Formats: sequence, structure tokens, C-alpha cells
Amino acid sequence: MSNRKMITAALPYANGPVHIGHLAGVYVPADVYARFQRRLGKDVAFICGTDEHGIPITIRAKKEGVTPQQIVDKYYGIIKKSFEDLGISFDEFSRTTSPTHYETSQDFFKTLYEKGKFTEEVSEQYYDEQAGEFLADRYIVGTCPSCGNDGAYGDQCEKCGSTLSPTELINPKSALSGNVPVLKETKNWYLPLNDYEDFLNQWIIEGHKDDWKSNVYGQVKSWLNDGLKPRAMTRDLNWGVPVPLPNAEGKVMYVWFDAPIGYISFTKEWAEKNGKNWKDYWQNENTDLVHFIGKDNIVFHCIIFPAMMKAHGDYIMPSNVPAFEFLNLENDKISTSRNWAVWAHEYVADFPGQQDVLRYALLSSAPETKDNNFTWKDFQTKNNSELVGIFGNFINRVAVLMHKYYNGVIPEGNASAEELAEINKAAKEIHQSLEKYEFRNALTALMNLARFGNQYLQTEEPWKNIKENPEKAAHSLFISAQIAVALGQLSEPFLPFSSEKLLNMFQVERQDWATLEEANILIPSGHQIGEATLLFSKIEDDVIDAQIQKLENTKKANKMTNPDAAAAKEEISFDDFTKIDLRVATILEAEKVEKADKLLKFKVDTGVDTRTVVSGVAEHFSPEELIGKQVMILLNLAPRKIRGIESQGMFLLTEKPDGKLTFVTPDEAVKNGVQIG
Ligand code: B3M
Ligand code: ZN
Repeated sequence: MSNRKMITAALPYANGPVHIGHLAGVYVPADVYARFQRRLGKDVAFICGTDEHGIPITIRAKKEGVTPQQIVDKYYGIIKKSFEDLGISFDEFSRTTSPTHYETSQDFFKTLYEKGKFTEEVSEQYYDEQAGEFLADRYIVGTCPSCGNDGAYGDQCEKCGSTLSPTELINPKSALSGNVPVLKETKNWYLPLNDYEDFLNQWIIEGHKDDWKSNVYGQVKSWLNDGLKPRAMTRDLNWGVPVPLPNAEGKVMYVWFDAPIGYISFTKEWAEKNGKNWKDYWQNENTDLVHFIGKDNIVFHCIIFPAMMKAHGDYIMPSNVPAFEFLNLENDKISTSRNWAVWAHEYVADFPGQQDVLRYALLSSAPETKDNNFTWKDFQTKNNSELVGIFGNFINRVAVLMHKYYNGVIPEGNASAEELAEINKAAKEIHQSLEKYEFRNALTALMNLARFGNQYLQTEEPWKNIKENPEKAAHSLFISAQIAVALGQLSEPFLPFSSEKLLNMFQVERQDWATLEEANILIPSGHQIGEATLLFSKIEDDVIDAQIQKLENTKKANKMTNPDAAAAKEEISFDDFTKIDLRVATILEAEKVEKADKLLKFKVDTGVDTRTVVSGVAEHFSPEELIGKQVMILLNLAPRKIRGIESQGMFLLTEKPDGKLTFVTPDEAVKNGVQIG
């Protein structure tokens, strides 16, 4: 195992503050891991920063009516502070607009260019004539060709997860103006990912079957099975790192080209300040490179960035890419635009001094292998029953008894290896779990030691022995003090603030992890401890109710206004409108389309004829519930084939506040075939 750990955490876009979903899925686990590796004595670089390019930034700037630079300056500050407040122990937190990053990413690009690793392709890209801009990725929206979702982006459909290119979208529209874009020729530089298939297969599919998480391995495998295509690494945009080539005016790097290079740039910045050599961390086979990311970033970290590094030639490959699933909030998807989130900076303001409670709650429901859920009630229980009731309670009992009977001086005593075994077991279990990125198991091992401590005191009852059998009482409190200090040592990666308080209370220094895995005395007889203080405090119902109320208010506000509502479309003439043939029809039959999770196939009576319609609504309705329903149909839409079935019309649907679809229907039964207008 390597002695050097290069640990990265996904670079958050500087287009909004971070929320508990980010924290649970990337930053808290990454921090636990980094802190733990430091305790093992590893040479750790834990690197992050904000991702300040890309369309998420420019879209936000447009929305707020300011420049992209103003957006990133604002959110860089907010995000950095939130991480500091929550004890995320980055060695460096920089930004992709830093001069070092421009230089590093441009050098990287030039190297690939000079080595002939790019292909140049002239292609037709969508262009918004009104805005005078090419429309890349999220600047273009339309209907997903695989599932029929109307809100698919030019790079991805978030409903079905397919990756798309803008020209695959049905009915594409500019996200800038709502206009129908035109196709215009432009030259871009592509990385032929297909050239790296063999390498990726060998390295990941053959090499990491057993040590990578199955969600990560599975996604990579399915990508490779489908076959890779060349991917454009440049964009026609005015916000990004300029392409460092002579004939590249108006071209910037694709944000997913420059962003991961940010990890390298920021390591350079850190190394420079700390007298280190950045190459040790990125170009030395003895270094373990680990990327912590959310599941939506797997392809970028396991395929595209490795292909870039391979093309470059000087870089090591990650030894693991632990990707997490998503966290929901009160059983609903976390959403920035719907303000459905617990924001890190608001938590810090609302719960001063209680950062560890959030860390604990998020770790114990970390979405390791499947999506998970955060509720305020659960948060309260975790604090009151576990942190206060088990962990804090034990520490407090030991410290108070120590003062009561021995004036805070650890009594005479010694401990056999057997008596210290629970401590060593916990240390080893945490160690093994964290090496496997199993954070919840690690946390359970920690809490089990606290549980054990409480039971031990309960069985030994030093408060009874102190009179008749003072030696026995002293012995059991000596052992209890070892457990208390062990908890202080072992909890540091998870609960850094409380660990520090605890170790201060017992007046001991932080120790290397290895000493905790062996039967060592952690606090000796005669050692004077400090005052007993409470590590955690109960969170009352009114505090939790206030948070729940805040979310209720968000829900209400979302019902009134809709921040997601698309901009009004361009004006059309009455004649244009009359071209549209909208009718009422009745669904006669409905069935699932084989091998398409999202699609239902319908037979409908349109009054004019009976026809087949395929619609991407299978996740929202069961076929049976729709039979007999009157719906509205666009009759004269050109037929198109979906999964080999010709769809002869389109239903009118809309979205409910919870994201589920609902049919637009007449509010009383009418005859099939009557026109709408
Ligand atoms: N900025 C975050 C996201 O996809 C993205 C990560 C970049 S890591 C190099 O939400
Ligand atoms: Zn889709």
C-alpha cells in the first residue's frame, strides 16, 4: 500500500451554495477519509476548489443579471467558508479561474495537441441567431430521443440518464431565447475516446473488478460495452479557458476538460506554498490517487479524464473512484431551483457549534450504495439518542466520576490486553471499513465502542464499589478512561470538533492510529484531566419544527411562483396557431413497450380515426389507470418512430409540483374528435 495519498473531491460549480446532498455524497466522506489517512501517517494532499467555467455558471449569471465573474466570486467565498465551518480539511481550496489553472490546463491542452492526440472536426452545431451564440450542452433543450422527456439537455437527459449530443434532440430549442436554433458550421478539437477503449477495459474492467464499488464498475462497463465515440474538448463560448492555439478565437475548453485538470493545478498551488513537489502526487506510481465524486460524475472521472491523462502520458491513474449515490430531503429530490435543500451555510448559522451533528447524521445515512433520505426528525433522533444518549453520556459519566472520586486524577490501575480488546477491535474495524470506503460501517464501529463503554460502567457500577471495594472501582474507572480517550482518538475523522473537545477535556494529544489498534494504555494513572464539559446537547422539538416549517414554506412558495418556468416563447401569428390540430381523444388501450422502462404504447380513439401513440409516461402511470381516459392530442404532428413503433400524435401533459406528470384533460366528458382552440 502506498504511503502517499492524493485525494480529490469533486469541484463544486460556483453557481450556488453547497447543500447536504453535496456534503453527504462527496465532501464529508472525503474528509473522513483524508483525516483518517493522515492519522495513519500517510503523506496526504486533500485537494478541491470551485469549478468556475461551464454553462451552469453562465446560466446563473444570466438569471441574476450579472457577469459570470461576479457569480463565481460570490459563490467561491460562500462555498469555501461553508467547508471551513464544517471542518472539511482541504489542504487547498482554489478555483479554476486562477492563473495557475489557466496555465496548467492550457499546457495540458497544448501537449495533447502537439502529440497529435486530438482530431479536428468541422461539424454543424446549433446556433442561436438572435443571441449570436453557439448552443452547447445545457444551452439547448429538447425532447429526449430515448425516453420522450421534453426537458432533455444537449448533453444529457436527466430523466433517463442517456448522454446526448445536441443534434440528437427532437424539437431543439435555445435555452437562451426559446428560439429554434439553426445549424452552423464550426471547427472543434475532439478526443477520440474510442482509441482508449482497450486501455480502459484492461485497466478498469480487468483490473478493478473487485476493489471498485459496484455502481462505479457497472457504469463504466456499460459505457465500454456501448462503445466510446470521439468527444469534443472545445466549445464555441465566451466563458472558459481559451484554447491555446493560433486559429482558435472564440473557442474555449470544454468545462469537463479543464475542471479535472483543476485537481492538478490546485495541487501545484498547494505544493508551491508548502515546499512540496506536485509531481510526487500526480506522476509517481507509488502514489494512490483517489477521486471522491457523486454518481453523475462517474463517466468524467473513469473515462474522459483518465483518457486525457493517458493521452498526455505523464500521469498516474486513480487507484479508486468512490462515487456516491444521491441524498433526498424529506423524501423529495434535492433541488437548487426549487430551493429544496438544507444549505450548508444556513445550517451553520442555525446550529452554531453543532457541525459534528450534521456530519454524523449525514455519515450515518450516507448514500453509499443506493439513494438515501435525510429527514429532520431522523437528524434529531440521531443527535438526541445517539450522540447525546450514547457517546456524550458515556464521556460525561467518566469525566464526572473521575472528578467526584479522584479530583480528576486517573487512579492507580492497569489494563490487560483483553480489557483493551474492544478498543483495538473498534480501531481495526474502522480502519478496514474506511479502506473499503464503507463509512457507515466505520461509524457503527465507533458507536459500538461507546455503547460498550456504557455497558461496562453499568456492569461494573463503580459508584457502588467506591465504598466497599475502592480498588475495583478504581480499576473500572481506569479502564473507562481508556475507552473514553479511545473514543476521542477514534472519533476525530468523523467528529473533529467533538474529538478535539474530548481530548482537551482529558488533556491528551492526538495519537497515531496504529497505537490504537494495539493494546496500549491511552491515558496513564496520575494524569490530571480537565473540567467535565458536555460534548453534545439535546436538540428540542421547537428547533426541529422550525426547520420543518422552513421547508413547508418553501413548498408553499414553490406553488405560487415557479422559478423553473421557461422564458416565454417567440410570438407566433394566428395562422401559425390554426395549423395546430388539437383534439380530445379517448385512450382505448395502453401497454408497456418492451425493453423501454419509460414508454407506454397507446391505442386512441381520436374521433377521426384510431391511432397509435407512444409516450414517455411509464414512470408516472400504470397502463390500466389510463384506459378510458379522455386526453388531449396533437393530431397533425409528423409521425415518428420510437423504438420501432410509429407514434402518430402527441398527448398534452404537464408536470405537477412533485415532478410527476399529469394529462391535460377536459374537465367534463366531451365527444372524441372535438377541436381544442
Ligand atoms: N463541477 C460538479 C457537478 O457535476 C462538477 C464536478 C467537476 S469535478 C472535476 O455537479
Ligand atoms: Zn431521456
